[in-house]
Amino acid sequence: MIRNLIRYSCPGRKISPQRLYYSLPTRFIDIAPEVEEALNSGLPVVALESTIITHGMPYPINLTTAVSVEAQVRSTGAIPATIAILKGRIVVGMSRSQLEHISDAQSGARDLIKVSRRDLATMVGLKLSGGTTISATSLIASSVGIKVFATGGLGGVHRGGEITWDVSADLTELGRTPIAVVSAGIKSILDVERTLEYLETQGVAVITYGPDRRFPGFYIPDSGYKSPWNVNSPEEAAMIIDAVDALGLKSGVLFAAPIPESHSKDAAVIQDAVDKAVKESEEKGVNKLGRDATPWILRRVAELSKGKSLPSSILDYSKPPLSDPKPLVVIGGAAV
Ligand code: PSU
Ligand code: MN
Repeated sequence: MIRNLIRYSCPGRKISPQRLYYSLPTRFIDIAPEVEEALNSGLPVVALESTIITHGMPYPINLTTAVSVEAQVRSTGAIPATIAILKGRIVVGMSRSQLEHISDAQSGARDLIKVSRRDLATMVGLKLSGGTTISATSLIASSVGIKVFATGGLGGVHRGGEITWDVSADLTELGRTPIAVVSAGIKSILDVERTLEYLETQGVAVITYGPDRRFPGFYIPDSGYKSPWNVNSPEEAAMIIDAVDALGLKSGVLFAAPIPESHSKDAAVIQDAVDKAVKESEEKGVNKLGRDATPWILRRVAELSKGKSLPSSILDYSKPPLSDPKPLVVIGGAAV
């Protein structure tokens, strides 16, 4: 999808400067030369997050995944821009050694922080390092003029969130940042129904990429809930992104791209692990961990499912089965 989407939304023209949302001064940002060049010449760039590397997966699977996602983005003709914070510098487009550094528990980088929008000033002010969540990645990507961001699972309203108020900053960020996030939906560890309600409140366009409006559940193609919209072609997706731009809307679009049926065979085992992990998290008061809640639950799901949950988060489906209609890039288990 990304290949076509970019072809249609960036037909070789320069991005006009007034359409860039420079909410962050460029002097704090180190953009990799190839990313900068691509942006300046209107070529396609796809943003990638880094919390999934620092906090979402164990080493070394996090590194191989990060490298393989970048390769998949490249194979579509786009330039990948993995985003993170290194010693207070906002990095857009990471080198191999930078990726290795933030992946490896032995590299002395374990004091890496999970960075959402609220942490950004502290990270820069105190010159710290960390992996950016979807919220911080969206803000940074949009600031440098990147329009498409591919990721795995969006944060959401946690189960019990009506009491704890644990609502991911990803949702409010999409309400105020013009970026198209392509994701496999939100994880079933979350409250899907309330998450969709909250995205509506925030004015986020939620669009299933597929023939119907089934909203995916990350590990499974159908969460049981519906998106308000669906599009079935990259052209339509690109037309919506262009319209956001043309209207000057400063809010985002979530393209929910379901995991291919054939990759969701362990769904029942994973769902079982999710239910157990969520129950345990409630008993143990994990909801009081703040930003550590999601990593804790995901680790527990991986343990309980004996690692079966991890492949859904891994993008190394470089040869998607032919029976799947149009999985061009697979991110977070979903055909993007
Ligand atoms: N999904 C994963 N692994 C992750 C995340 C999501 O499988 O590490 C990260 C993403 O970066 C997302 C963040 O933006 O978790 C949401 O965290 P929270 O619920 O604390 O807002
Ligand atoms: Mn939270």
